[in-house]
Amino acid sequence: MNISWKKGLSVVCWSIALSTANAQRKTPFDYVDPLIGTINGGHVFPGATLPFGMAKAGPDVNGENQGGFASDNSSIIGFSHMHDSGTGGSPSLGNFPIFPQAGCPNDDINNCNFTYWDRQTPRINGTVKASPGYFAITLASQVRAEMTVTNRTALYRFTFPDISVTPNTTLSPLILVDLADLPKTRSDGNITIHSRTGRITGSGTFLPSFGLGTYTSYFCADFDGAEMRDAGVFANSRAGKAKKLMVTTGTVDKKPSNLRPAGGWVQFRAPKRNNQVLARVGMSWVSEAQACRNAEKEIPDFDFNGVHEAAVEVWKEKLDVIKIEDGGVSEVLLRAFWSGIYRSMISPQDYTGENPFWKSNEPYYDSFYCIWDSFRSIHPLITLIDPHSQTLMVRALLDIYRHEGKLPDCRMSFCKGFTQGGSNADVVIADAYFKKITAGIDWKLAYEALISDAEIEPPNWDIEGRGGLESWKTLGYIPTENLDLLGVGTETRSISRTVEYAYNDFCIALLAKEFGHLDDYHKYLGRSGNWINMYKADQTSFINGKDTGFVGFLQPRYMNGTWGYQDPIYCSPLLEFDQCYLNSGGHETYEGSCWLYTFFVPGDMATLVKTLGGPDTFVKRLDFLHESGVLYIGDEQGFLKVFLYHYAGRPALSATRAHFYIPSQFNDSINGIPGNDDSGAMGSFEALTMMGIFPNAGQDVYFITPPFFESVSIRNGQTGKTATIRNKNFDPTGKAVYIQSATLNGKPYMRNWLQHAFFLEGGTLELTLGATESKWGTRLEDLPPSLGPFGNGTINGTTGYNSTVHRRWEIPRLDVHGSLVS
Ligand SMILES: *[C@@H]1O[C@H](CO)[C@@H](O)[C@H](O)[C@H]1NC(C)=O
Ligand SMILES: *[C@@H]1O[C@H](CO)[C@@H](O)[C@H](O)[C@H]1NC(C)=O
Ligand SMILES: *[C@@H]1O[C@H](CO)[C@@H](O)[C@H](O)[C@H]1NC(C)=O
Ligand SMILES: *[C@@H]1O[C@H](CO)[C@@H](O)[C@H](O)[C@H]1NC(C)=O
Ligand SMILES: *[C@@H]1O[C@H](CO)[C@@H](O)[C@H](O)[C@H]1NC(C)=O
Ligand SMILES: *[C@@H]1O[C@H](CO)[C@@H](O)[C@H](O)[C@H]1NC(C)=O
Ligand SMILES: *[C@@H]1O[C@H](CO)[C@@H](O)[C@H](O)[C@H]1NC(C)=O
Ligand SMILES: *[C@@H]1O[C@H](CO)[C@@H](O)[C@H](O)[C@H]1NC(C)=O
Ligand SMILES: *[C@@H]1O[C@H](CO)[C@@H](O)[C@H](O)[C@H]1NC(C)=O
Ligand SMILES: *[C@@H]1O[C@H](CO)[C@@H](O)[C@H](O)[C@H]1NC(C)=O
Ligand SMILES: CC(=O)N[C@H]1CO[C@H](CO)[C@@H](O)[C@@H]1O
Repeated sequence: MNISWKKGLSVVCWSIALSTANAQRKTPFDYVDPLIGTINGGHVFPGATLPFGMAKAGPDVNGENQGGFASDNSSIIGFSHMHDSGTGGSPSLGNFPIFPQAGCPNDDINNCNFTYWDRQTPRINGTVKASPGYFAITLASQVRAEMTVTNRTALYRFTFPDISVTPNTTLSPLILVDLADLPKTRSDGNITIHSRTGRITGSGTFLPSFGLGTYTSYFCADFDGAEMRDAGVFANSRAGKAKKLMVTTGTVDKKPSNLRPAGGWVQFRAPKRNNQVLARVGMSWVSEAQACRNAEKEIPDFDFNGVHEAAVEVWKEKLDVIKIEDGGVSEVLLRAFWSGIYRSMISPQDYTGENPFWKSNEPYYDSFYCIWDSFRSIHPLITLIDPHSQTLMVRALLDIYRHEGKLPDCRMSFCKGFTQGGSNADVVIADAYFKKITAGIDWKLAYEALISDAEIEPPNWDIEGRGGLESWKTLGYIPTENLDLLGVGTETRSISRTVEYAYNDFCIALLAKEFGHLDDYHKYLGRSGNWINMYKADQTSFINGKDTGFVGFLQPRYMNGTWGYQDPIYCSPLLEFDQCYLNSGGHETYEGSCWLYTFFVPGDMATLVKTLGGPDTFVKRLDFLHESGVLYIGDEQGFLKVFLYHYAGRPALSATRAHFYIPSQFNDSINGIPGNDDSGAMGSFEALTMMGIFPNAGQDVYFITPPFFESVSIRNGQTGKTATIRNKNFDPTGKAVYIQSATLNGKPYMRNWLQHAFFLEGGTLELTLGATESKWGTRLEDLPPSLGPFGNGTINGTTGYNSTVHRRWEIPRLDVHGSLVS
């Protein structure tokens, strides 16, 4: 049922504007649907934000509200100004929600609803409108709420019904501000009502949603459009006219803020124009005064339409670096693609100038939430489409290292977040280096930070660095039930930590070579082979008593070298799926099975292919992974598995898998992503996959698969050059997805992978497609680089690689024509 919203003039203009826009040719902007992923665990924030903006204005619901809003039937409890998008754990941020009411029954202030449980109000179905930089919804109270943002300030336009729908109420809008956050963690807080102006300022101390410590944030709210009648504070369900309130955590019962609601309110006479009141909320992590300065500077005049238009322009510019010729594909793909690109630019968030902890001229970004999720596809995508922002993010990571002593693995609201596996900022930094993200980056410091991850165990490795480093160095793996005397952390995930640490060391080795630290190069190359020490060559795998036929899996291994046992499908969707989360179970793999992690050797796929029985067996095993239900594509470790066929000389099968998952699991419906978006991870996976250039993060390697569109062009932000990938014989139904031949700038191109130089230097990669697999990209010399000598190397037990014996991992230098430069 679609209840149309009739009250007020503005909505009429708004529907006319919309239908005019529809009649025109759709632009990338029009294909973005911020509501994708707002139900069934996607946890996407669909509200108004600028690219990487700090202010993220959106409605908050009383249900599944990790991203604030959900496209279900839950009720709205407020509108708040900062959010994280797609997170898995607790709801994040959502501080200082405001809430509008048209009037208080019998004009008694205490007849308005103050606590979040009293004020929660259903939405009217069909009233949500969301586009980049804008969100609108109508509550059952007939109040329509629209919102837009600048970098640090949220701007709301509330349109009230002519006659309030609550009984015996005349129009006299009341807007409250609650000293609360989404997960209800406020300890102390202050609020001040500036009675002359109606300004409300305040602060609160809260808990981060997936980390340690506390944070304090500040707001400054001003109103426009109606004359103020009165203002005051509320505590619990009662309101009064006092102009200051200070709340603290109860010392006896330590009651959380949901049991001690408190805040401020301001009430107006009937609005002057269109029944509208505007609320401008500036945010800061430094002080109330800075929150007010942010608001006054960014939105001096409460010009809602002007702020909205500026936001639209910023987003259009961001999307403009990519051009596609869609070749007649369905709009499902177009919406999924552009929405995926959009969601990849929501976080990390630019908090430069808002850091209360240290003074620095470096940029500061936060909400690296989490790098375990983002290193694989989000940062590589930002590197492609917005290298300037990626540069600032890397500098911010290094400034965090400089001041806190370690790179973060996860970070939100200035707090250290929980580490899930390896020290994967190492991969982000290596990836940036190999893709020429350099401006202003102190590579000496970067190298120091990476060596610190590899060598110095922090006292608490749950929040930074790595644990078990002594065993890592002496035994060559992270033992199951390790005895760790250097630091404390969650002693689980021995297998997944081993393979991730190994890959982190691989990335460090590549950088060591670049920087001329040859001893380090040999050392870390050696440690990058440590994954093999948890590979149990005779381990079998059964599903429901039936032998899968595959032998050899990563398995738990104790300090004394004895093997433990974890069913290879344990923690896959086939067996106890959720037992390997950080806070549950406590098993040897993280959010996935041994089956899955046995495929994680991104630096030496050649040796892995060889170890698992050679290319044919490897392909059969990979097929089984995708087809048996063992793989869950809704978690980030699944992504690379789509493209590993490239290493077995079967790039065609990677293309088939890509089309297997998109659009069946990634599409344009509100539940159109299979898992938490984790700050845009799902979005960046689908965007990169549809562009046909999924990266092996940390290396200068993109796997070539045919784009899902006739052509894709990316204009590089550093060089201004444009790189185009064009499909000849393009089939919009997605069946003829096999590359028969390819040319790079007119010359035959046989490698099944690309390097970043293509995007920096520009050019055209032309792929001729057909309906059957061809010989293109299948020869040994066509495969992406690996450490092992094309899979015929030998690895000796616990010693890892011997870099004299093993082929050094060379990064071939290609010129613009794809020819090898020696
Ligand atoms: C919403 O509520 C209606 C009526 O209670 C119910 O039938 C429907 O299944 C709910 N929808 C969702 C998405 O929860
Ligand atoms: C307060 O909440 C009650 C239900 O919880 C609702 O009936 C009433 O209309 C609300 N009052 C206002 C002023 O919105
Ligand atoms: C509102 O929409 C949801 C789906 O979006 C539907 O499940 C529900 O039944 C609708 N509720 C009403 C009251 O129409
Ligand atoms: C908003 O922040 C971005 C960087 O995150 C910056 O480039 C832009 O200039 C800022 N906009 C304004 C209006 O300050
Ligand atoms: C409505 O307001 C009138 C006048 O203030 C009062 O007498 C009456 O009791 C109110 N009705 C309700 C339902 O509150
Ligand atoms: C609230 O104000 C008190 C007194 O000035 C101060 O000690 C406290 O830190 C403030 N709390 C916050 C969250 O700003
Ligand atoms: C090795 O350690 C494991 C775990 O403590 C233990 O179960 C096993 O018996 C030990 N094996 C040997 C040979 O000591
Ligand atoms: C869209 O994706 C969701 C989430 O993966 C999936 O459940 C749904 O079946 C897909 N829809 C279509 C039409 O393929
Ligand atoms: C390994 O493979 C390469 C390429 O096929 C070959 O040239 C080399 O001789 C092989 N080395 C060994 C030790 O078999
Ligand atoms: C590596 O292999 C070479 C050649 O076999 C040998 O001389 C060297 O000692 C080995 N290095 C290590 C660290 O095992
Ligand atoms: C030191 C060591 O263990 N060397 C062995 C490495 O592997 C080869 C091939 O299996 C053996 O011949 C070496 O003895």
